[in-house]
Amino acid sequence: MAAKRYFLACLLLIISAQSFAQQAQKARMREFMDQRFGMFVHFGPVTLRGTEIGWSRNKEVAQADYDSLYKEFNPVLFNADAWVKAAKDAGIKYLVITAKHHDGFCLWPTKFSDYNIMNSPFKRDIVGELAKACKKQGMIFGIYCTVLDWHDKNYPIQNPNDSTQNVKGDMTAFKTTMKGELKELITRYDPYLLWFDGYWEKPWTNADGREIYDYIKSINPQILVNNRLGKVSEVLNNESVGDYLTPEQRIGQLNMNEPWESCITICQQWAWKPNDQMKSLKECIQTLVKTAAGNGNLLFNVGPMMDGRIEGRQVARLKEIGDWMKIYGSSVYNTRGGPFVPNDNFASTRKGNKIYIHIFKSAGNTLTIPAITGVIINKASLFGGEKVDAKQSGNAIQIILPAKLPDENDNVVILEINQDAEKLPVIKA
Ligand code: FHN
Repeated sequence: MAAKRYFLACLLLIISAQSFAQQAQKARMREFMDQRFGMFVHFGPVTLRGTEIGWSRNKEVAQADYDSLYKEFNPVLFNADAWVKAAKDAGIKYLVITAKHHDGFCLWPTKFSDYNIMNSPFKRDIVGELAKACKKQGMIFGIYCTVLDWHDKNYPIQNPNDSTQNVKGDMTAFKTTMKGELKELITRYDPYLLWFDGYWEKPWTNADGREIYDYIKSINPQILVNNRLGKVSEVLNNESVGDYLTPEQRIGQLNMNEPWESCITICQQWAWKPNDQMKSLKECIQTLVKTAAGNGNLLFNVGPMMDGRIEGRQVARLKEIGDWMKIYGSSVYNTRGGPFVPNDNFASTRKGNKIYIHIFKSAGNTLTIPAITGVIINKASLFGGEKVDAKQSGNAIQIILPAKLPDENDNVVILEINQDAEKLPVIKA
């Protein structure tokens, strides 16, 4: 009888521990999704050539040349506090750095590979300095880790641009190195999230992804992991590996059930490229707003230059976004997407009894949107308080904007309604 009681007590303990862990993960994910806006940073020795990180190896840049760039890599103007300040000035809440991209170069002093920053002229721990600056400035810190590694002899593919290669590789040894590097990164820098990338090549299996995911969670169950360790990348299900979806270079569809984050470049290239085309302020703001309106986060990428600075025009653009967020931030941070499915004319976010209508295009100064069944609009106003005429009749709501539109990037009307807007069903507009 005593043995039975003991067994039941242990079972109860395990079940409550699992449910506590699930609740903790849910709370962490909600906290992450409330941030809405992150900065992605793609950086490495390839900035000396201004070509794409990883992908230009053995293409625009000969492999031997690419793999020797670290010997000249000396970003003496790198200032972690300045990068974090540029992010904060944009209203950004978290930062993700490419600690190791597909080219295999490590921006931290690892004992698992000599191909690291301490063997460059720079000899400083870029990942560590960024982690410290983020902590000091209250910025959530995340780390990008590549799955594939074209430089590692144990990885069976040495570059994507050479079909003649015949490399044996040793995936067991490769994963041992990966685990060693991940343990260093987790225990030294305490990242809030790990952003994996490069799951698509044949040698890597879904089971490999699951093995690494479980290993990470065994070190720190709180760490959020994106969905690019496994092979299933479009949905979160029993097959997929990871905690959130990661649409790339596009704004994700409205999804009220699965957490997602779009990663998009401020320019065209991920790593720095001289005179690269940069997005306008309107495009930056509308990208952020449409992402939030879809119930997702935006991880917005900058590529610092070879001397370690983020180029001035990108810093200036980030500041302009931040100036907009200082006024309209409450319509993005801590909101939920919807209830309206975003379209080219407008999108919406919601918090409590408020629906923020983000108006991109209006017929003259009038925007007509679908009525919301059973809802009464108690007040309609612009940010700053100016009242707006918003009438719901039949199957439509008509919003009349003032003759002079307050903002050329995104005009936001606040609808205060008679109930919790976050409980409304999704409405196709
Ligand atoms: O190959 C990478 C690319 O260089 C970049 O890092 C993006 C960012 O998400 N991910 C991969 C392309 O899908």
